[in-house]
Amino acid sequence: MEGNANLYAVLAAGFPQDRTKIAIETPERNYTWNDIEAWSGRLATMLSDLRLPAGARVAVQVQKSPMALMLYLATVRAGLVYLPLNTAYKESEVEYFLTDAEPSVIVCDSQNLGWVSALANKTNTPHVFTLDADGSGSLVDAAANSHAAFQTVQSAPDDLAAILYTSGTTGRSKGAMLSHRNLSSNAEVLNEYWGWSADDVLLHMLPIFHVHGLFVASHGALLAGAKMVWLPKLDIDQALKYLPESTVMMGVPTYYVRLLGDPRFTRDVCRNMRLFISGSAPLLSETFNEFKERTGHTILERYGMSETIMLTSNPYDPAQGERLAGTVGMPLPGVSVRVVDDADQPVPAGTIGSVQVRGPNVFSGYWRMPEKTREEFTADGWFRTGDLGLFGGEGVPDTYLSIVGRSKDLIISGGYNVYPKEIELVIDALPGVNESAVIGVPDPDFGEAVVAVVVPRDGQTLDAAQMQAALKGSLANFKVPKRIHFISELPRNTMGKVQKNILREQYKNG
Ligand code: MCA
Ligand code: AMP
Repeated sequence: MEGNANLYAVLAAGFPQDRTKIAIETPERNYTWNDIEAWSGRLATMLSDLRLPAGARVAVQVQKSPMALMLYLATVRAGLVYLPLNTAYKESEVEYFLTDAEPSVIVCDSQNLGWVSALANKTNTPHVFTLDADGSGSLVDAAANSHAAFQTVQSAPDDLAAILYTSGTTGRSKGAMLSHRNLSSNAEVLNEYWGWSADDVLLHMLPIFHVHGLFVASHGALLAGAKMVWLPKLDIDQALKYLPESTVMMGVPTYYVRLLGDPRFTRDVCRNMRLFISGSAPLLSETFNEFKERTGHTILERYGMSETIMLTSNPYDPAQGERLAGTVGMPLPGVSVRVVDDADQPVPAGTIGSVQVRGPNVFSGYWRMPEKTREEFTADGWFRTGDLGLFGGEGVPDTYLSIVGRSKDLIISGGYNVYPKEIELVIDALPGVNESAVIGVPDPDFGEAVVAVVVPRDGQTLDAAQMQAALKGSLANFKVPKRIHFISELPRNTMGKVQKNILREQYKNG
């Protein structure tokens, strides 16, 4: 029989022989590799018993817990499509995803069951389950008596494994369709490239509804058969407690800024660490340098996207080169990266252009958006990332890529992407607002902070705090502007386009 391309089968091939070893350690309890197999098996049996059509989506908006990871693995094992949702999303945001993705199952926190059930009714989502942070809920009740032994479904490499929604410049989120091959090829490359081994201990503090925490971090440890210390979120006290027994940590730059902000974070705390990885947003050189000085460790910065998983990485092996601040390193093995001009023609090293990519890790398209998908790929199959970058540059070898900006109007705050258009549409609909512009300004903690510049309607006086409270009704809190400024007119160029660069300059200091 041919090998099974199912992502779970690929990951499970890396589980240790001794399944009684601890796979996941939390402050409350430990889970062995046997537990992972049995719980993902029970949940997969239960999902299969629902007799869902092939490719059915399982939407999940739950707090991070080991059982939530089991649910992810179970969905993949059962040949269904996992659709994770940020826990910060509000009802109106979730409604869009349910309407667009038409999942067969939604799993939510029990405290949200009321509004989620109502939404499920409205959007014809047939199955609703709950899963709470402590691992309890109707999902686990339903699976408790199901068979733990589950034959992982045979999947083809191009079968869908997950849909990750990423916001768009138009304000409408797009579902990036990721296949078993996209995910497993990237996991296998990173396993080798970052030197994973069964002796590693991963300090896992990232959320598990995005690529970084769900795929890059979890797959790394699972495929290596390495233990994870599993914390529900970034908590500096807990991080300081578990770092001495850990060897690998991943985080967005805010994680490193916050660790450095604590004087208890010392070289001694990192005594067993071999690798700190940063990504999802630009790591400032000052953070990179201060980290090196404090701990003796050089943070490895890498670059990726929801549509592509990981693309480039600074070297792990010193024989391949130094880790350079301000760069995202070299294309990963098997991944092609080029920097092009407006005519999609490659530009020489040292020249800034648009970053385009190709490889087995690159997604096949946006869910039910063939037009958008066509626009984002060149005729010869390169995906347009929307990032601006260059190979080489001053003092940097030509093999290293640096990301210097974005052609897409995007703010990255603490590793979460915020598309200004989405926020502007909601602000403009508030009473008394004529128009608005949303910008990102430098922030010491989040890297960038979301700020709104609002033009009130003639003669109206608006209250920033009241507006923020109103916005929190329909937008995830991380998208709500940290500050709102009022202005009589937005600066525009001769084409009538709002000059956000002028606003960024004007409001950069609060
Ligand atoms: C929370 N808040 C935020 C953010 N997070 N505001 C802006 N940006 C954020 N990222 C809000 C909270 O709702 C709260 O507002 C207020 O800010 C203060 O919250 P705080 O307690 O400081 O937040 P926290 O709970 O400590 O969370 C901050 C965090 C978290 C730890 C940095 O945002 C985080 O874990 N970020 C990681 C995101 C991530 O995994 N990104 C990967 C995407 P209020 O009081 O009003 O509620 S994958 C990706 O990008 C690609 C593919 C890649 O390359 O990896
Ligand atoms: P997402 O929409 O969550 O998939 O975010 C992907 C975007 O995050 C990329 O297109 C980049 O703009 C940004 N990104 C990820 N890693 C890095 C990095 N190391 N440096 C700069 N930007 C990054």
